[in-house]
Amino acid sequence: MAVERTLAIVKPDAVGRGLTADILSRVHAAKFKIIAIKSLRLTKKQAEGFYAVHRERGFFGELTEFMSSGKAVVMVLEAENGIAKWRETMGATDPAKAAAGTIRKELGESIQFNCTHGSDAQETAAYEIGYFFSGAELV
Ligand code: 3AN
Repeated sequence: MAVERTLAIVKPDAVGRGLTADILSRVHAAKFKIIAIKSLRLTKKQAEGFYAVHRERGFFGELTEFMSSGKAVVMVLEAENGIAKWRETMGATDPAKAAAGTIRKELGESIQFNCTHGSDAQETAAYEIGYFFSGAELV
């Protein structure tokens, strides 16, 4: 298995509910290395660019409103098979369908307010990491 980097976000719902430390402790417990991390508030335009693949979906407007509604914590995580591993740590998109012990099952409130994001493939991970971090931040 290859060592991979993935882009993870603690979304504004989780930051607003004071869950950042809880989620970071799960990152450490799952043995990810944090390569880079920052706290920021996305503009609506930045959220639209980040979620451009979803622009035709009915929920695009509310998703980008939500993602620009408050501070988020964005980070680059690294581990063996890191992309799939972070998605397993998060659980399914809909907290009601997420497996026991996952972040979304334990902390998520709804399909929209599901606390975290994770890249879904190598190509998207490369795009998403580059969206937030420069080369010098990833050394
Ligand atoms: P995931 O984040 O698990 O990869 P995607 O890529 O299908 O899920 O969806 C991206 C984001 O869009 C989700 N994290 C969620 O916040 C939001 N989303 C997905 N489906 C819906 C929906 N039916 N209604 C509202 N928001 C949604």
